[in-house]
Amino acid sequence: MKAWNSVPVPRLAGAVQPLRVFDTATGQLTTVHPEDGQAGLYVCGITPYDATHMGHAATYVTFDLVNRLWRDGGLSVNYVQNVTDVDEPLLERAERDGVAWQDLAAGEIALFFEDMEALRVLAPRHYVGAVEGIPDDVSAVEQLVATGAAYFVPVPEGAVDPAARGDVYLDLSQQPGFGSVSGWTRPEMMAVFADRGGDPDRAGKRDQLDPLLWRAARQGEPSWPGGDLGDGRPGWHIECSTIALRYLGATFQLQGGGKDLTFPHHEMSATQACALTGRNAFAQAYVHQAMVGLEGEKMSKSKGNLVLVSRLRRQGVDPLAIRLALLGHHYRNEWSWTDQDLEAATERLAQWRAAAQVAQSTTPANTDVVTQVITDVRTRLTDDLDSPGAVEVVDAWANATASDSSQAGGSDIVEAIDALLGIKL
Ligand code: 5CA
Ligand code: ZN
Repeated sequence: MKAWNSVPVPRLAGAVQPLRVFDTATGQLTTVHPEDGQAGLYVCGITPYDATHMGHAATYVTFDLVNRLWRDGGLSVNYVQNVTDVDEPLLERAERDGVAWQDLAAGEIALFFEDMEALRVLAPRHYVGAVEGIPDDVSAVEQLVATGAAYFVPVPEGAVDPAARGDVYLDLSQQPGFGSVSGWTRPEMMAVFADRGGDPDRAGKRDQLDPLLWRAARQGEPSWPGGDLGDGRPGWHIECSTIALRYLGATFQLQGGGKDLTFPHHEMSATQACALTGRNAFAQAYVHQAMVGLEGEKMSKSKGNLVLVSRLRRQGVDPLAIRLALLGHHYRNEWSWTDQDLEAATERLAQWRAAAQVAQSTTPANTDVVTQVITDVRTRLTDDLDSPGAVEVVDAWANATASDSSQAGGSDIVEAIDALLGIKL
């Protein structure tokens, strides 16, 4: 599928500063700067049944910083993002609203693209739909069945395709690496599994946590040819295992998403990928954006407590004020969206723009200012994506420029704010 359009990114002078981020799997800060110059980034994309809210926006802006910092560091970034364009929540919403699930998905994907472009999030190199990935899922699940790593569970109501031998599950007892992404205990896993798309009580599973790989076709549900498996459709996690394997290979630098994906999604997609490759690791680091809420509750499509990027845009809010409001929070801290935050960001954007005007209309009197501001922004961002710290550096520059135009530093600083923070002044 074609992704949205990217804006150009100015190239900056100056020394490379390798990125350090917090890896959920090891619980430690880790440097992610591949020596061979090729960086692989997989970020879990949307399930397109409702519009982009501030939680999604925070996630994609966070990983946009990773993309921008790697590029700034001279790396070639292979950024892959999926879109879950067939799955339970999408089918349920389409049914509820009496629309075709394909139309619902297409409409929401188009709106998501508009939102991403407005927020100046750089597009992935590969944007891949779950539906596009089905042939790879089928081969993967066939392989897991053939090696005995996966097993069939008969469908009680009977599958539509008489050739189907049932739903297919991964046998977690054969996967020693299971648990290494989240580091969670079994009770912690059990506590959320059912709420996050799992089916612990499905009769016939060997272990309550075994993930669904292939769902045999049921009456009234969309299905695709499944080879030896019979007609059906893939489970959720296998989509991200096979898309990452195809476009990034058996291992890559970083898998990202919201914190709600730590378990089961990232745990299961990694376990499944390792079952396929025989390796003991998938991504080298797992990075998670903390949940963004509204009035203290997690913002979620299922709860309906949403602040939508598209709605604010329609109300005339500058998308870069939204981006700046998001950058004002560190990705590892939970926070709740407020109108005051947006007002403050709008004011900040105006101050930065005023400083940019001065900078662009004067020749830098003092080039040390330029080097210092750019180095400081890079230092903050490469230190575990400290975007609030980077915003403070730019605030200090804007304040200094307001009282003394010799501190403006010329257009290089304005370009650095664009390249590193994605804020075009
Ligand atoms: N399609 C799957 C991933 S394969 C999915 O989780 N889709 S989603 O539409 O529910 O979420 C899209 C991305 O936004 C995911 O990375 C998810 O973790 C993140 N996300 C969802 N809600 C929030 C929130 N309230 N705060 C921060 N990130 C969120
Ligand atoms: Zn995913």
